[in-house]
Amino acid sequence: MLDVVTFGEPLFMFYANETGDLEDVNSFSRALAGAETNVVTGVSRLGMKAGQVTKLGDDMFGRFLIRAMEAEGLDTNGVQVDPNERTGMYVKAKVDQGDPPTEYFRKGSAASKISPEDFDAEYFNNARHLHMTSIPAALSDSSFDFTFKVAKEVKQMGKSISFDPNLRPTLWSSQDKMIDAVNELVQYCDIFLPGVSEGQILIRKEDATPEEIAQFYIEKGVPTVVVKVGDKGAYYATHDGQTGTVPGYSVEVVDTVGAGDGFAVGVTTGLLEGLSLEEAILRGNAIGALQVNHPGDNDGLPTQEQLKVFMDTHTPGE
Ligand code: KDG
Repeated sequence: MLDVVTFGEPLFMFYANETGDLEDVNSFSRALAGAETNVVTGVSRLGMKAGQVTKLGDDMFGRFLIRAMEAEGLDTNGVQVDPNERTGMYVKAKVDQGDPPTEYFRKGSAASKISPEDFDAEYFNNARHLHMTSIPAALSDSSFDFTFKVAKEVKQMGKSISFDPNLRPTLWSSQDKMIDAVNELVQYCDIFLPGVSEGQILIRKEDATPEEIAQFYIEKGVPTVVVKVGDKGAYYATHDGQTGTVPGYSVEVVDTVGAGDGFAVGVTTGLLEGLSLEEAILRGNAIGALQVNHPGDNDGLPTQEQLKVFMDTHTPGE
């Protein structure tokens, strides 16, 4: 049995080895990327079993991704290779600090062709937990339908579901469609993990506080909401009235990409291991911090030993 399963698009990534506009960069490295893939990669590094349902093309990008996923110990039985389609990829700039510019080459990709007919109940039933994002819902109409099918069916199976909205406005035809999709998908999850700026977009209140965002989703019936507030940590609220803030870790930020995925790794593995919500969030904060300290999208996601060393030697909230 798998501990965590996800679905979505693994992306082949070229990331710049030098700063500057992407069109001026001469040297790139390649890596495995994709928000959902990052999460299951992190879960696997911590020693749990994880897999991903997706479609890849039979091209150099797809072959690289399958190899990289296998090297990470991921279960790839849910990966279909379609010789008639191309694998999605993206290019990421190098920045001195903060959010790097990116360009996607994923429109019409193999992963975007997934549809409800591809739903394999047995694969999802063979996992303890589903982690999802709203990115697959943005990739195409058929992938949108697949996303809702998975969420609904897995909920009916009685599995736990974590949901990181991972908003990608450029992939949607309109902001309203994106917001409506996320606010409908939340009904299926047990734990919702928006960033504070995502929450402000999603509840259509640009100065909303983490408390207001959490309250909005608790009132919608979401059992647990955790709002990420960068290196300040995360605020949580539960349907039975528990609330609190778990402090974050301050580290040097090399590249912010993958922080939220690292956070999801910590929270989901923590809860699956039986940690308290606060302990799981603290682990999420630690893994998010480790990830922003690295240039790739998942190269900072730790093994158990690396996580222990970090948490033993760093104090949150300082
Ligand atoms: O969360 C990290 C992702 O942003 C990155 O790996 C690429 O999946 C990706 C996306 O859609 O941006």
